[in-house]
Amino acid sequence: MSLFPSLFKIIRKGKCLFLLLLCLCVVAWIATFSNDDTDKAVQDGSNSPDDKGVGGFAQMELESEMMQSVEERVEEQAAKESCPEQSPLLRGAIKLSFDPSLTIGQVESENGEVVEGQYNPSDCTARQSVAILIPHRNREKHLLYLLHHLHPFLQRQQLHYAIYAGDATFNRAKLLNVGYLEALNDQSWDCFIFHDVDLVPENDHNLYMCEEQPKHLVVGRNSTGYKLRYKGYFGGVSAMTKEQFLKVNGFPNSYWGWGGEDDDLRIRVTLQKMSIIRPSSQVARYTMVFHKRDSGNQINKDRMRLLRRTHQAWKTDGLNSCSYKVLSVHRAPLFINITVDIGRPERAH
Ligand code: UD2
Ligand code: MN
Repeated sequence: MSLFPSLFKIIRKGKCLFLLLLCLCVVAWIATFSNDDTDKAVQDGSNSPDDKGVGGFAQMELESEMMQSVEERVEEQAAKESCPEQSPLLRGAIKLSFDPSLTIGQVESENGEVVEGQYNPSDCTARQSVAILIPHRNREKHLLYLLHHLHPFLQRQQLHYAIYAGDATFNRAKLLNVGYLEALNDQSWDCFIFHDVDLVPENDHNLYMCEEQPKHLVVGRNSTGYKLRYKGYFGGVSAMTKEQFLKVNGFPNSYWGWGGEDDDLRIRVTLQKMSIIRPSSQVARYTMVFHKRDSGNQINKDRMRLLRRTHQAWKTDGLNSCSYKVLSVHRAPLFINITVDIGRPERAH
């Protein structure tokens, strides 16, 4: 099943093999910004934390609509009380299902209260505004399963989220940097969840919220006997506030292919004298949808060398040097999909 069949056809047929496309699908749950559902092509360029504008008329229009919606939201929310510290809707361990015949139409109809990826609890003001960033490329089925479970999961927690995709050599870390910058172009999120597309949370007490320290949400998963893979492991799903992520200059942009980027982020966090916290192993459990290694995501043989230079490289390789070009923005019912060109590795792998 393909969410964007024509796009993938074009990619497959096209000759620009090293054009890495990223589809940013931002499913946000609190702010409701009104926007038409047409694709918006925006131009540019390089982005940094201080310069998030991507220029062009379409982008300016998007920003002014955002401003308006933020004001409306502040007025609306002023009348509501803050949601309770622990949501009364939590159910604990959830029975997950992965029905091969599931369709996006079904998931949409089960989530009628989500509008253009946005959901806002009607009876209280959410405690955090959280954007969940999920890089994905050629994993439509995984994305569908995740949307199916994550929407109701986050509604029970009264929160937010966001999603991404591409082609040619994969670069998870850079896609997550792009997700952070693009989500902040929409609104000022408090918290970011960096989320593999194939990991489905099993317990809704695993809160998709940020804390005083960076948080790692995957203590265990089915395929590793629910045990932490190794001390210092920071892959899969992690949560950082806007400030924490900015402080470490985000992820590195230079890790192409599989592996190393999660360890690099851990080193960045440690260098800033922050520590990684985790929920209990009973709660931080995930099911990983089965998959083999994707083509175009071969092991990054350079990762050990890159990890040795992180203590210096973090200052110049990260959010402040993340250049990319937004190709389109599509607001689907359950997520916002932004396709971007993130370039290609400097050296061929
Ligand atoms: C592990 C980590 C992951 C990351 C990766 C190394 C866990 C649970 N996850 O994942 O966070 O550190 O190692 O890079 O330990 N993706 C696509 N299309 C592709 C390739 C990757 O969408 O063609 C995305 C997708 O979100 C996927 C993620 O990248 O979940 C990680 O890739 P993987 O699932 O192939 O790697 P895995 O399971 O070893
Ligand atoms: Mn995986």
